[in-house]
Amino acid sequence: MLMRVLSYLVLPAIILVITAFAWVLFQSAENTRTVMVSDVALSPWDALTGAEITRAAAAVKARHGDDVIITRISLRQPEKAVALAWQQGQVPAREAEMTFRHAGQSFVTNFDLNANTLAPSTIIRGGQPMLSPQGELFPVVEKINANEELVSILAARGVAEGEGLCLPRTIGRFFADKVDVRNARIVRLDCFNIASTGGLGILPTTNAFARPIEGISILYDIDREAIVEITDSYADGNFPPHDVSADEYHNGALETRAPVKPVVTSRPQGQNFSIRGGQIDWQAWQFWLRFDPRQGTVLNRVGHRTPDGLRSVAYEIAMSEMFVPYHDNNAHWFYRAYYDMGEFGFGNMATPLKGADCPAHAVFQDVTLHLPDGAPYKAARRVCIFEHDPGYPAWRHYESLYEGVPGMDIHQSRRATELVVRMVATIGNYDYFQDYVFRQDGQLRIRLISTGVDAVKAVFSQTLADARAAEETQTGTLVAPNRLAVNHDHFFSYRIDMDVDGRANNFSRQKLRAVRQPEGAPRSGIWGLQTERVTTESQAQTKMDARQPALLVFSSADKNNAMGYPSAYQIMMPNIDPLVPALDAAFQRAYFVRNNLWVTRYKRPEIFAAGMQTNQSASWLGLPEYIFDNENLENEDLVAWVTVGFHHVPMAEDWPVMPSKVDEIILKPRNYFDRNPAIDLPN
Ligand SMILES: [Cu+2]
Repeated sequence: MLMRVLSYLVLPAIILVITAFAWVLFQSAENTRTVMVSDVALSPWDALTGAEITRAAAAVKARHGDDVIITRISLRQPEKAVALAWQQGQVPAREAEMTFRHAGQSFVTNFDLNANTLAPSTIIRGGQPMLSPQGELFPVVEKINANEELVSILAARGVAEGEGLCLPRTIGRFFADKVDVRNARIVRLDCFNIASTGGLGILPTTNAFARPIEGISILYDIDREAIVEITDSYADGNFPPHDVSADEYHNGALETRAPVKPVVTSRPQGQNFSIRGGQIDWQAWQFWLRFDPRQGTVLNRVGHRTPDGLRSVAYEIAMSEMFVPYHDNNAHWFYRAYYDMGEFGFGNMATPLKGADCPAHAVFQDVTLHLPDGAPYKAARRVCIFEHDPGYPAWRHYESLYEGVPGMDIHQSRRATELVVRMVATIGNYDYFQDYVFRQDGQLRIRLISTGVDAVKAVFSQTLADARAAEETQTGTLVAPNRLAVNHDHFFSYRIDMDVDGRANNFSRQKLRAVRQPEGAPRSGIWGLQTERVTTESQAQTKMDARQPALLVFSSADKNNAMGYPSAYQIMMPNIDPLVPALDAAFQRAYFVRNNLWVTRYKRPEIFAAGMQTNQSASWLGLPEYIFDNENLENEDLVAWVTVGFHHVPMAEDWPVMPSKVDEIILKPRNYFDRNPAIDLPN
């Protein structure tokens, strides 16, 4: 009996891993606080419903047959003017945009959900739509890992069947001499030792990325279901070890410190926000929230409620691309430069929020995604919404002048509360939080938190004392014996459609510069503001320089505050420079990283910083195209494109899981209000 149970349990580890992927995707809701958003009349800004996805997919299949692989079905927003004209109670414009694979080619089309009409299917050129997890990625994993040739190569490395796991990576436009990078769907896979480290030896290691089987790469054609090439750089048998410590970190795997006494946040009297369909109101803020398979959480119509109606700040805020290039010319590493959002889908890769991901009192939302045949499915707990106390007051003053004067109320401080809208996407080894943080002082912060497992390359060196260490550590850091975490970048691009008190806005750089003082003035060193009104898209390209600071200001063309200043919001972000030449083969496909900020005139199709399709994409797409016509930006509908991120020089502390690293973009009111908007917080 025991033997039968065990033999049933000892499935090949690979099947367990694939099952785990599927399990994550198909989990159902389990929390009573989970809120569904489908029972309220739709607006132009709500995510597609399951019924809408089904209808749109049916139209594509009726035209092309059931064997299409629908890689993405997203809400296609109406023209902004149409959407803004919509009033509660009216039928909103609703369209689905679909990308799909059919007969070896990539197509895009739109389905009008009100008119029931399908636009012509257009062949996609210059790039390819993102990969379908269930339609392309998982089948590749399944097929490759069962491939006899690969199993024998892994066996030669001492990896038993079921104890290796090879995972697909995108290739950009590399390998053009071996495959048709324009039209074929190509991935390159490399492998990990996932042999069990647990007592019973049943389950694979939890730390799947910890033990790379270095020097084996498989170039694979998804459509043809065929291996193009297997590269084994250590066929001589002298390879860097993979049978090393898995450095497990899961519950029970390592000795933990004494637990800290609970420090908890609670909301004993309920929440201060309301959710009505996609519309969320909190304090003075109002916005619409939707979930997209490519972009994840998207905000629309963000503004402040006033007695005279909504004062707008931004029409739309969403991630527009991610770019994570590694800096190593090794034959198995040079091509690794991922568009995590455009190739894999930040929404598709969202994972359920549990445990410490969000406070226990958060409201969790399920989202609707779809399978490659267009069938919608419910993905549980992909969004959480909560309030918290940031731990410092919104403002404070202690009037020391009157200390000790009887009857005077000299100490004023006001507790701050923030509203956070959160999702987490796990893209392979990395986990990315995307937070939208709303504050009572009028600030809106876009916060990226990077954590997860560093990508490591197996090397011969255990420590820097080893003979080969100097050479092997040129492109990274030894974070564990025989594991080199390779240098790389994380670039995040956000598209922020600014509508500061209306659509007509202006962009200016308010430069802080030393102002020449008259002869004999008591101070020669006075700085002041020189305002540069930016008039064209070309001029708006902004590179930050610590020695030449400037406020990056988006102001209303129509509205001034009480003192006569144009109502404005400022965008603040940390600086990052790509460092490498623009002509680098990976970076020329991600030209958006050349500037910290771009500003364009609103155009409906211009959504993605590196172009509509980033998988196997051509060079110079996206923002370079959008500014090619160099349009006038004065008193126009402006869109800001902000890139943040960091050069990741890994360190021992990143292992085995990297501490949460925060990057923020801040939208800050600048003379938008007449006073501190949080001044009326009650004591
Ligand atoms: Cu990193």
